[in-house]
Amino acid sequence: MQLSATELASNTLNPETLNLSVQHFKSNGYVLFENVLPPDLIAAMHAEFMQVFNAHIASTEQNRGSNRYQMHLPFAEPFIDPRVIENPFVLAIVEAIVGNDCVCTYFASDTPLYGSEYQAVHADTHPLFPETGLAVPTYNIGFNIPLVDFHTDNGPIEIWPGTHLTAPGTDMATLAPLMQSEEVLMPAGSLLIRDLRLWHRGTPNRSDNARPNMAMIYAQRWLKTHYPSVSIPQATYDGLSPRAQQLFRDENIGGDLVNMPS
Ligand SMILES: O=C(O)CCC(=O)C(=O)O
Repeated sequence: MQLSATELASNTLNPETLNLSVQHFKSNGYVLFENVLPPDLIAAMHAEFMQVFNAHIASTEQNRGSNRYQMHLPFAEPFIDPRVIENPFVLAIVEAIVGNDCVCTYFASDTPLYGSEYQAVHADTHPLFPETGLAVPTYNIGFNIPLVDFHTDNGPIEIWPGTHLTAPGTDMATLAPLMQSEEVLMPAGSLLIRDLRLWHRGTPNRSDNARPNMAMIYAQRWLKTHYPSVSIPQATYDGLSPRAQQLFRDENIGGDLVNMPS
């Protein structure tokens, strides 16, 4: 979806866009706003990301398959820019779906390099009430920001629209190849908002450059996951807006920054 110049200038979705976006999310399990964050912010995030990433991979093993890394991000500028952690377009959708009391529980990234392969199709969260065999409403939402343009050659995410509502226990591995999927080709600075149950997989990066995807999760406050808390120095937390403080209030306030290159 392309936001209008008026929406971008006012940082507000018009009621029709909000309504259609929420319907799109509920029907397809995701909504994409293209080209939202300004190039200077994305350039700063990309430059800092590559420093953090290169230091990280020099001292750690690939952890998401061949030449592919999940990495937690330091809770620091430029990654904590308000346009990122409390983006008004994203929060409008998130609040409409999981309510105002939601929390942000994950602050990280996914990066395939040259030589990465297709991942197994998967969801990023566990089903609730699996014993009922029923799909329930959305309870956690992934938010991705591509830090470079994602195109067919550099490992775009592949998604299976609508699969967030499949019954728990559905045979994903057998069914996925028989179903419609799409590669999410998106320019750097787009905002991809997805139900974490949506079936997806990483695809091979055949280019020479890393393909970083920033990843956050907004969830119902009562949801328990296995992710480590986001570690936020006290002074950083104190400097956040009241809304951002509310979003991160259940994280490790007073903790040290993770993955800061020395
Ligand atoms: O390619 C991506 O950004 C997502 C990769 C992914 O789904 C994963 O590593 O679990």
